[in-house]
Amino acid sequence: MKEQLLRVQEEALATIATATESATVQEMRVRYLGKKSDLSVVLGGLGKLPTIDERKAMGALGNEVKMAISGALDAREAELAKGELAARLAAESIDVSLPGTPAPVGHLHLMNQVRTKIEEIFIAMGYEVAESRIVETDWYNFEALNIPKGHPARDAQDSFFITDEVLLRTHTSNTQIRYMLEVAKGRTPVKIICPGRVFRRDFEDATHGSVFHQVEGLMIDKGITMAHLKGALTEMFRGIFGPQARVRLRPSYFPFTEPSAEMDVSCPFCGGNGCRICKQSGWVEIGGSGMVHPNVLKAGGYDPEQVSGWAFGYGIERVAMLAYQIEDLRHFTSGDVRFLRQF
Ligand code: 2NL
Repeated sequence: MKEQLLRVQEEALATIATATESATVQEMRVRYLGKKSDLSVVLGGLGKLPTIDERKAMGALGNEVKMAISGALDAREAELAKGELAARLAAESIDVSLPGTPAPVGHLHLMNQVRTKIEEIFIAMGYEVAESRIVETDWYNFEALNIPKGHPARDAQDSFFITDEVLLRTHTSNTQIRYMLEVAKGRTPVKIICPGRVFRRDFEDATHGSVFHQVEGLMIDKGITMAHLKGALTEMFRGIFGPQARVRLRPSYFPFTEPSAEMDVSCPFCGGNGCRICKQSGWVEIGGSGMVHPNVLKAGGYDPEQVSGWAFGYGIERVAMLAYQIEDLRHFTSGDVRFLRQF
């Protein structure tokens, strides 16, 4: 039995030394130490040994063989696991100093960039940004702005009416009326700008859309004059087009202002010398302005004998087109990222 045990040990140790993967060592553990192993079979004969001393001696030797095989398996397994870990670490290593793959980042639509810029210019001068509803009643959109029923400026052909009394607002002026009545309630000064979406029934082309954005400004206080209007407009256009921008006011007519004025800015392309864009005039028209009509002050809850105010309004698309040399307003709503990414 002694020879048998030593042979089992010898063979097991020799084979274990040849294992090249830790998985193989696991299999060998079963093969050499399991219930059906040669060692178990040999030790199964212990009971048939003639003397107690022989059984003791062979039992002890069997234990030594078991320990030797088990130790060899543990050692081989540890050794292989170490190598396998090193190989895995080498294969899976990451160079953290390599540049990353940049994630695509979006940005504000040009319309909102220009709008934000205009808002910031006025916020810096102590104005508040006011917004209100897009679906509005006839009174806030027309009546309060001194545009009574039958007035040519409210031709039903030009507006999107939903019912007789409800329409999509044609300008942001409803916001100023609501601000006067619902926020300021007769208090002065009123210093607000009102940006937002407006709607006109119009055929769309390169310079007209049925949905566009407007910004209007309103200032009310004691002793406000057109000089204050021109000062505010100059500050605004310098902020948008640069410090060389100049403002020109030309007499005009709007139902909600008196006197009224078209506002021009010195041509942002030629600086006022004359070019194709300004048709050699040196000026480009931006929008309208004027002193708030007494009837509008009254509608807003103010006494035109006590206070006065100026107002202006223009399309944001038009200003963005001039500032960035965009030739067609339909680009703004095309959703074409080749256009959007340029700004
Ligand atoms: C234009 C002209 C303008 C106003 C809008 C206004 C608002 C109130 C009172 C008086 Cl609450 N005026 N807004 C004034 C003058 C011109 O817009 O051509 N817009 C595109």
